[in-house]
Amino acid sequence: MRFKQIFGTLLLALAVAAVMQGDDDDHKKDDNKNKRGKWNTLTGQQPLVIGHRGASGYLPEHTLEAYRRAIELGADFIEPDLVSTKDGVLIARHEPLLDGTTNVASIAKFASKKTTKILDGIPTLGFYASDFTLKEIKELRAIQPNSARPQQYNGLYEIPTFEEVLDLVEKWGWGTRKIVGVYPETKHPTFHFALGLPLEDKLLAALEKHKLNRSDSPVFIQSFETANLQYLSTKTKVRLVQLIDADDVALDGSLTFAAPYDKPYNYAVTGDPRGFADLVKPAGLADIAKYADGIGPWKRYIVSVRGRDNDKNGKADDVNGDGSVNDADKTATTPSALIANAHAAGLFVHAYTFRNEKGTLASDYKGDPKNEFIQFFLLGVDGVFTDFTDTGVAARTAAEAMLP
Ligand SMILES: [Ca+2]
Repeated sequence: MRFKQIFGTLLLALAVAAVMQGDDDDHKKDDNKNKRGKWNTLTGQQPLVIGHRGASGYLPEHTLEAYRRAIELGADFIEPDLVSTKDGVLIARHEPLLDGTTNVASIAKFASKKTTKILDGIPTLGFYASDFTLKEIKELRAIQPNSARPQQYNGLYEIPTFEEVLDLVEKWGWGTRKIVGVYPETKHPTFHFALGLPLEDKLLAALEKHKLNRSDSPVFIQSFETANLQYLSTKTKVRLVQLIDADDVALDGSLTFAAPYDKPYNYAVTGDPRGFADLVKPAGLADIAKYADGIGPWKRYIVSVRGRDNDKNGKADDVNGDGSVNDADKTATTPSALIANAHAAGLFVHAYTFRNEKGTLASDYKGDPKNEFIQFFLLGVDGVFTDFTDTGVAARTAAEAMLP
């Protein structure tokens, strides 16, 4: 059953690749004949495995230790998310808030820093990195935010600056096994701009310092907002990636778009009626191609999950009877045309986020996370963000063996 599904997927991906090659002009076709690899990616080269927040499935996310583990496990890129300190230093955190991933709440002298700010339109209470100097940030220690993941490393590791991440990549990646790239994300650009702490020029200055501010450097810059990427496209030749979010999936597998996950936040500020759902349409992809090199969509834009509703209450059932309703109770839907449409617009596709926990895997994958990776690799995805680099690398090897 699974083999048939994967085989069908492979045929579809091959058909897509054939159509795309047919679209090339003669000159390009000759060029591709020599250079094109056998994968169904934009270039035909093998897809990238991106260590999402480092090896965050194993160690507290966004620490030097987690990034180094991802490099050791074979990541092609490590992915630091960037927010700003009060004194304007870029540090690696997924949120401007420190509550979920550090021990900040347990340090008495910082208690008065707890405050409410408007974050992408939503009043949000917590400890903001932008109220801490770098010196104060360095007094914090990282913790594992996911209770299903190892907790024994809590309290051991510092919060790294972007500069320290670049130093690590230089030291551990470039001189040793292979070139390891960095995939920084500017988090909440509008929020940081309003605080007087914009991220973009500091990011470019750091890349410049490490001789990485060039079109062929092992760097991708990503963002969920559009205006800052458009700004960056006028300032750098480093490859840019438009992230594309959604809120959730409905019972039938269609995506849902509750704010603030409905649109790039700069659209909300300027009153632009478009949303993420518009960005993935051919016209939206053509717009993105004017300033970016690729898209980073939530994987559910490519393969979604459909629930079962035997009791007709409008909600997905706990099909496997384990007491919770999650993706393991759902089945994968027919792949969308997004990869083909993005490739047709000249954009690569790096999908997020691939995880090993059984509750994140549609029942089609039989509890083996490699099967999900393999499906996406055969569909032609150009890269995957994963918390489990080693699983992604192993699945890529398995997928390669399935290519003709
Ligand atoms: Ca269940």
